[in-house]
Amino acid sequence: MSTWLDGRIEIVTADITTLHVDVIVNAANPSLLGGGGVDGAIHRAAGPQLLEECRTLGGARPGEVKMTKGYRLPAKAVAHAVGPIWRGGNHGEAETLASCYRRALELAEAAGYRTIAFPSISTGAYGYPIEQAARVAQATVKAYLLENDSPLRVTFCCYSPGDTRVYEQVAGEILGAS
Ligand code: AR6
Repeated sequence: MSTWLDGRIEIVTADITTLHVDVIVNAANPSLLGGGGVDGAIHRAAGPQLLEECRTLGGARPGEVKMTKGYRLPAKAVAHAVGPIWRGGNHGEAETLASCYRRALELAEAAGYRTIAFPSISTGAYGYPIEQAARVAQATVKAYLLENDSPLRVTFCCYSPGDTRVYEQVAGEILGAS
């Protein structure tokens, strides 16, 4: 575990479904009705009521985020973000990915939450290269926290030690100088 930006950002290796934070972010697909990867893990851990609520949401477009309750999760809420599918990098992927992070932070703060954890959105089934995704994630979160003088505390939850190493290396460039 490492902390950055005066302790407002931390990087951990963990299963996001175990984290005791106010909000965990899901890397969902436009149906918002579940899938594999972290999406499947969140639905399993939250229980069937999560899917029931998700059925009422009407899906979401890439870059959009919709919130639900956390049900059986230790987290109070889930922010379902639809990341971009990687198509080489020239199809607005970075903007769409940044929107996922920004919207999740905006919704969490507007709902009065104080702690939020993100998985590495789009870097599994959706194929976004991890280092590039980590740069977008960290730059977007840093800008949000500083520009909005936000009280949120943010966890980047990596699922493997290798991903954590990439996040730490990128943090040295993007978060270290702050
Ligand atoms: N905790 C934290 N991170 C996890 C966990 C977990 N329990 N499980 C996987 N990861 P992915 P995507 C990491 O594929 O690329 C789904 O089917 C994983 O190692 O879950 O945005 C959706 O329904 C990777 O670093 O999401 C969509 O159809 C990261 O989470 C599609 O996959 C994201 O991998 C979305 O693809």
